[in-house]
Amino acid sequence: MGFCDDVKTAAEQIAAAPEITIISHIDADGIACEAILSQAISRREIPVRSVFVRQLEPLTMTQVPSDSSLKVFTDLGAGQQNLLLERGFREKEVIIVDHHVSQPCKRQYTQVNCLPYGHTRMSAAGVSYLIAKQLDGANIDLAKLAVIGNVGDMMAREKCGLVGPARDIIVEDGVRHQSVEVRKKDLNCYGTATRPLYLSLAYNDDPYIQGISNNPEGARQFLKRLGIRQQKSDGRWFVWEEIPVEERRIIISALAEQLIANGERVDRLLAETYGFPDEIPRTPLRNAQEYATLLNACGRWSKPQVGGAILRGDRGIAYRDAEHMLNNHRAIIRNLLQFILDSGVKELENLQYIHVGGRYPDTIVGIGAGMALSKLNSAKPILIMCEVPEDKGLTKVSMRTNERVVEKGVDLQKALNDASTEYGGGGGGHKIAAGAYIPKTAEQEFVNRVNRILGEQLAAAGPDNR
Ligand SMILES: [Mn+2]
Repeated sequence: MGFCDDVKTAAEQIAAAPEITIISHIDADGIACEAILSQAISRREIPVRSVFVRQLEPLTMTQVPSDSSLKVFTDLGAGQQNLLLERGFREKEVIIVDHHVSQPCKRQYTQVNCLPYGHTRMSAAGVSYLIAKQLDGANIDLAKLAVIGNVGDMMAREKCGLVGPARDIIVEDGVRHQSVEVRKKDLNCYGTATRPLYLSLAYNDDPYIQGISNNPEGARQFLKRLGIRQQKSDGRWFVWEEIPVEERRIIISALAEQLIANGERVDRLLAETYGFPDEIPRTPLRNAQEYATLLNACGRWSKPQVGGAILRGDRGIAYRDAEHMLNNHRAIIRNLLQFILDSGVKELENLQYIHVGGRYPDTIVGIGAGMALSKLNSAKPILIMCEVPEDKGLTKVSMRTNERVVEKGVDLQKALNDASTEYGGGGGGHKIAAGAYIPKTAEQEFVNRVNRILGEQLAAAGPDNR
């Protein structure tokens, strides 16, 4: 049995179900999973309803209905199969569509998971799409949604573009359907559809460019020196995607020169990016990265259904609501960023850390930490702690670092996971960004332990790192 067989099995089980409940995660990937599968299912005229959860745990399991419907868990479930077992779900009642590490379980639930087959850079939205396509070849309009989910889950990050089946099947289907446009050697930069060009350059620190990264005025002067027209006659700032191709080339070469002059590598300057030509220009819907951010904002405000409506084509009320959430989301993150910089971080040998208490939602502290990192000592990963509103005994821990540190051997997901297992807490995420829950009473001990583990990771990767 290969991955394709698993996809087929799941599609057959779905097609035969009298009714279905989708249980999905509230981030961009989970929201995309739900929109893909629930559309594919209702196109077959099977009744379907959806439930979103922040994570699958005993507290949220109560949201999963006890009825006769087939339960399809998407972007979660693989790591929580014993919860499903405890709940009493039988094999025939459950399908797990996931890309996370699978938990050993006595009951063999049907699972479609790309991870055991070595497809490490495909998200659950990618797996959902393959099932949707298996249900009906006409579902290739949903490829675009899978691209957004994949990019939202940082699957394009390390390799500067999607790879494997996410690239060869899903992106290609989107291109064939003409709803996805591949920009092969685009600038590896966030905000190319909505941010004034100089801000887009200044807010980018991967790669870090001396005099431009974290330096809006420097970025503005840099563009001016190149003779790039930055504003329209009415004063509106141009964004990257609307400036002429020749000017884009001039900017990219000049950025490359700047990196080389500083003895830095240029390999992360360019990336393959995914644009959506059928969306309105200068909106976050124009490329996968910004679209995913919009969906994440919906999830963080506990309104994943709004994101789902947008993925189904709503450009009215749902889109306006999401824009509002995105803008306020940014304002809170800006506020958090300032709070971190004003309060200062404590430095240990291998990390820097701060506790923000209950001031900010636990869903955004990681993002704030990531932004603060580029204004702090970016050579050391940042660890941020905050309270968990639903459980006063718990502390949420988020960590962020950058590619340069990952290349030196740091793996934040592993560090948090290793450090938190002793407390019964779990760690999830990626090498570059990860999170965990720990008991409030263990905070200081935990920070010290992560510091030690990072030291060991660096030492194991090479003596030059110490
Ligand atoms: Mn995911």
